[in-house]
This record gives sequence, C-alpha cells and structure tokens, in this order.
Amino acid sequence: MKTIRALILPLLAMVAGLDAVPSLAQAPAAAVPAVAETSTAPAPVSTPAAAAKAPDIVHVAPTPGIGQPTESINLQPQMTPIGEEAVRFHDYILVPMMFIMSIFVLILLLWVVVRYRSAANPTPSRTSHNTIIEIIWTLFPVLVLVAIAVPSIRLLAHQYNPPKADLTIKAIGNQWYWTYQYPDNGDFEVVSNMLKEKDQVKPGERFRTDADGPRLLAVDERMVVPAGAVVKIITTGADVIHSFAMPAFWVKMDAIPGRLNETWFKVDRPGVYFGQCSELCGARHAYMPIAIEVVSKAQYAQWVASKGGTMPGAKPAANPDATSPASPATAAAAEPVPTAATGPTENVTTAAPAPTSQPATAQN
Ligand SMILES: [Cu+2]
Repeated sequence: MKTIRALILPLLAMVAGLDAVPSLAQAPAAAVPAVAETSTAPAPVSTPAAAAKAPDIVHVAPTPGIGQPTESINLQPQMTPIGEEAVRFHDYILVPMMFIMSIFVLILLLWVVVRYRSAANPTPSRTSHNTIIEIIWTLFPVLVLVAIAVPSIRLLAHQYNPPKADLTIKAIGNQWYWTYQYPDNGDFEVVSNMLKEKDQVKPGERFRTDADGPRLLAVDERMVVPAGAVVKIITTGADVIHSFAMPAFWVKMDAIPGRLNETWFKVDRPGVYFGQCSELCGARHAYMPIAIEVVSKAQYAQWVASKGGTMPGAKPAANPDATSPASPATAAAAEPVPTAATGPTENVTTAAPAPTSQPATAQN
C-alpha cells in the first residue's frame, strides 16, 4: 500500500504540474499579461524569479579515480552506504568463493586427467553409483547457494527499503539525453546533454574541458543534489527503455515509458560523479551520460535559485494559491485591477482550480 502511494503521488504531482509547466516556460519568454493571468498563482512567482535570476554556482571539477571509470579491475569506489555494503559482499564473499571453487575444480580435473589416464590406469573401474559421493555433490552446492543467498537478499532488502526522502528528482530518459525535474523545488526542469569535443563543435559553441569531466561522460547541465540528503530518483522513459545508472552510488534502474521506477541514494562527499544510460536505446545510446554533482546545502539553494526554482521553505507563498480552491477565487476577485480583459480571466480561473483541487484532495 505504501509503495503504491509512493508511486501514485508523484504521478499526481506530475499531472497537477503539467498545466503549470507551460506557463512557467512562457512567462520568462514574454511577460504577456494574458499569459500571466491564465494561471494566477505561478506566474507572478516565476516572473520575478526569472527576471532576477541568481548566478549559477561554481561547478567543481571531477576528482581522478572517484565517480568515474578507473584503470583498476575493481568496482568504482563507493559513495553510498548501499554501495559500500555491496562492495563488501562482492570483495569478501563472492570473489573468494569464486576463487576457491575454481581452484578446487581445477585440482579435481588435473587429478583425474593425470591419475586416471589410460597409461596409468589400463583397466578402469566399473563403479557407477556411490551414495556418499552423490549426497556430498548435491549438498555442497546447496550450502554454497545458501551462503550466497543470505547476504544477497539482505542487500536487496536494504536497497528496496529506503529511508524517508529529503528530495525527489524525476529522471527522464530521452533519445538521447536526460531531463531532470525537481518537483520539490518549484518543478523546474534541467536538460542534460553530453558535451562534444573541441574539434566536433562549431566556432563559439561550448565544448568539453577537463573541468567538465572525462570524454563521453561530461554534460552541459549536471543533476545537482545536496550532500547528506536522501535523494529519491523516480525514473521513466519518454520514448524507449533507458536505464539510469550511477556506478559510484550502486544505482541502476530501468527507465521505462509509461512506468515510474524508484531508486535512491545518499552521498555525503561533495563532488561530481559520472554514469551512463545502461540500456541499449538506439543509435546514440553511448552518448547520453549522467553527471551528478553533490554540493553543500547553501550551494544547492543557490543553484535552485539560478534555475528559477524555489526552496521548500520559501514555497508556502506560492503553494496555498495553487492547492486550495478558495484562494484563487480571492485572487481572481483582486485580479480585475490589471486592464486585460476580465472575461477570459474569470473563465480560466473558474476552470483552473477544478483540476488542481482534485489531486490536492486526493493527496490529503
Ligand atoms: Cu538511453
């Protein structure tokens, strides 16, 4: 029941947010009074934010060996508690078990090849059954599987039992780039494209530098998250199946059209980390990397402001108008002051609260 609610609520928030998104997109382009009035609540809030856009934060350069592929054959250094647990399982249980069993089977094989070759053993035994050996070779693999299953299922349970999220981000896979929506911060959207190399761009266009990240992994707009926060990622595909993968966070989740999949991470160390789409999604599948930048809370607030978003604390100013059906009515009563046609304004305001109030009551 909890999981169903967790899946449905973001969907409702998305549906409720849909009518707000176009108005946000239009408002900064041209502050036409008619457009501003169609949605009484968000427009006045978004226009000043867009007009006085805060400066972007200073984005950090990646640290070699962290959050990106390394020369080592080992897994990438893990930045999340789940990742650390998974690497311990891999390094101290799976790999030693594989090593011991491979050596054991190799020794058995060599022993049989040498000891029972025709020259050394001209008259082979006719034995076809041996109860004790049969019990051993049935029981032993069962015990091995149980020994692997216990920590494996424990890890799985930890992955799918996330703590309460501090921040929800919707990651949408597109052919062939990612978009990140921030519903908790005023529902702004970031479009993230891979940066091309210097010799691939036209003069004046932005190209990749080492401060952006490694080749094929650096992007123009990173997903920015605050350090120490539990981040819930809700992922979906806009066209075909993609996969949201961030190796340093032990995160890999299919992004499927028409479906919302959920994963999470909590990273304390500020820095930038790189991943890639991990589901074959078409011609440019290899060119839709994921870059996540972990910053301090203050920097996160500044970054949100630079994108025209709001922090949850500052939200109530915009929220009551959008959710409660009563306040738009009062807003509409105060509205006639602008000289634009009052007719359409009233038509729209009576129509607009109906769909927004529906999800609002459903949420409560
Ligand atoms: Cu993809």
